Amino acid sequence: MQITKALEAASHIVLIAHQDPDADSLGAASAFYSYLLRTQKKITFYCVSPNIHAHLSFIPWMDKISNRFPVDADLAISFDCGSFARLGVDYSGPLINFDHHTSNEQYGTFNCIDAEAMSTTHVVYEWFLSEDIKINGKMANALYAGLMDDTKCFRDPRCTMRIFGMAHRLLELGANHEQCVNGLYHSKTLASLRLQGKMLKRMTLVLDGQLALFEVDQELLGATGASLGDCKAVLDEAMALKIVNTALLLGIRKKGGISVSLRSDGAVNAAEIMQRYGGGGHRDRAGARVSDRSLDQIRDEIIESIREEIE
Ligand SMILES: [Mn+2]
Repeated sequence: MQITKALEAASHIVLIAHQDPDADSLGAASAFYSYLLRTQKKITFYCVSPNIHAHLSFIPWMDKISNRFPVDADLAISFDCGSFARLGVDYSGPLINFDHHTSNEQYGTFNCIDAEAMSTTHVVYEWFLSEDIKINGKMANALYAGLMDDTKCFRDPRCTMRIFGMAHRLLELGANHEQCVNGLYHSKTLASLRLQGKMLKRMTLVLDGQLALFEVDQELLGATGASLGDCKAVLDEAMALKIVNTALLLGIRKKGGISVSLRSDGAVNAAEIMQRYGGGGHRDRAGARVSDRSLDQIRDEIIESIREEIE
């Protein structure tokens, strides 16, 4: 109700997808963009990252994204941003925060957060239903893309009947399963595949094989032409090993510091470990950017934290 009032009162609304956006953040913002087009308001679709992966261009309104934050905005809505820093802009006006991260900082004026939801598009979908908002084909496709991405193409063991019910309903409303599968899973670049090959070769198994460890430097990225963002997919490959229940990626960033990604199948709470480093996420996947420790230090500390939890 408060959210509806805030929307009604605003004249220029900015929809914010997080930095290095994924299909969930973009899909949720995109569905909201379609919805707000029904009002007479000015809308800006904002994302701080200038180069969004081309494979996400199947999500509606990607051509509308701008990396310039409008000065006259009187309401912002963030999607899938667990922390204020993820917005990539220092905005102090009224803010609606739609999210499903366990570690969400509740930085919004209004927070619509459901940590049990499988995706932010799931949270937005439920909100549309509760407000009796009609979901058209474009909105359905955007919401479905986010759900598919965050459930790893419905492979997440927490996919319940409720999730398949939502998927069913979105398909009825016009979501295009084939387009989402192609956009999300059949659009790998050769560079990222070569990178994954090299990473798997270098993978080490620690803690009796329960933890798969990857370390990536700029030299490896340079040799394959891939980016740090391309590295995360290999974590899911490692998690597919029967013996592995945790996967850790440490990547040396171009501008300095270390990018950390952690996956867990329930053995540890990934979000909780990453929060110790100023990061966050979900129980099963989380990340952080660390600049006050060496790679050796972070690796040893995290292995120790995992050891404590799984032993
Ligand atoms: Mn998400």
